[in-house]
Amino acid sequence: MTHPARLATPGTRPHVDRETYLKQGYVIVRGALDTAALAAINTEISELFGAPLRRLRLPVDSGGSREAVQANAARLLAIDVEAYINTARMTQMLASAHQLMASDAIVDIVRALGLSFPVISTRLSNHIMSDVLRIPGGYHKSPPHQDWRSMQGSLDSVVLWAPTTPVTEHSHPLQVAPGSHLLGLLDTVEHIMTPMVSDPRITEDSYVSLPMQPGDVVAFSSFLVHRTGETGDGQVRIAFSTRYNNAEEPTYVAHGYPTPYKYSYRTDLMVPDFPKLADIARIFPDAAAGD
Ligand SMILES: O=C(O)CCC(=O)C(=O)O
Repeated sequence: MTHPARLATPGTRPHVDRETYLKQGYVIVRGALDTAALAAINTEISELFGAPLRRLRLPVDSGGSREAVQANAARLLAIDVEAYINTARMTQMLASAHQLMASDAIVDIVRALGLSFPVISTRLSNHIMSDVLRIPGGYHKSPPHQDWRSMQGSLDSVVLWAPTTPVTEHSHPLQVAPGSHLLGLLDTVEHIMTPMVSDPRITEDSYVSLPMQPGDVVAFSSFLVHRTGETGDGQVRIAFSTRYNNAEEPTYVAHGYPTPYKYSYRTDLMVPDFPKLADIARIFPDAAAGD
């Protein structure tokens, strides 16, 4: 079944150039996603940053423009770094973003690239990029890397990167090294974010920037070297990425579907003595409020 609302033009499927993908290691599928759905996600992101601000009676910009998202996010970052980080993480939990990145439009691209049995590799990522939103002491731009090193899934695994805001040469574009997937798994050196590719064959000249519009999707091999473009235009750039393995790729099957990802949770209470029964009674009035 299709989800027409997630397609740019209901009933149509954009052409996916597999030949280019095999040669270059990536392919841009223009107009693959519904721009109204992307705009709605931007509004939700902006509202997420707005909720803690409202509680503190601070101003909140309405709507989902780049300016509004950045203003709300910057306000929260200025008063509470931890709340900002948690909220930025929360944007990866938006149901709408999950629906989009697991929509038929996306899975069809994955299938067109040869993954006969697509399965999701890991959690959705949201890349909120702006020099204004830099976390003190942190590093927010991705260094040159190959996603396979963190995925360790099927050999044909694919990453899909979809901006919700326009991406130009000057708004931290995704930069890829065409053909670098053909070099295999490359050596790395340590980096605060992720192991950084270190290979003399990959130089500054290797990279091209990928200008894109909301609705466009770039699909790239997990072996393609890529990074975040350095230059920003002062406003936030937002893009979601998701990763798919092929459950029928023979080496992945033979290895028994191992995963490098570890999900765990804290067992101590993060807010001491919370919740008491009186708190729970705010949701369930019948809860005895006598603790
Ligand atoms: O959005 C970016 O700039 C980086 C994205 C990235 O490196 C990834 O999806 O693996």
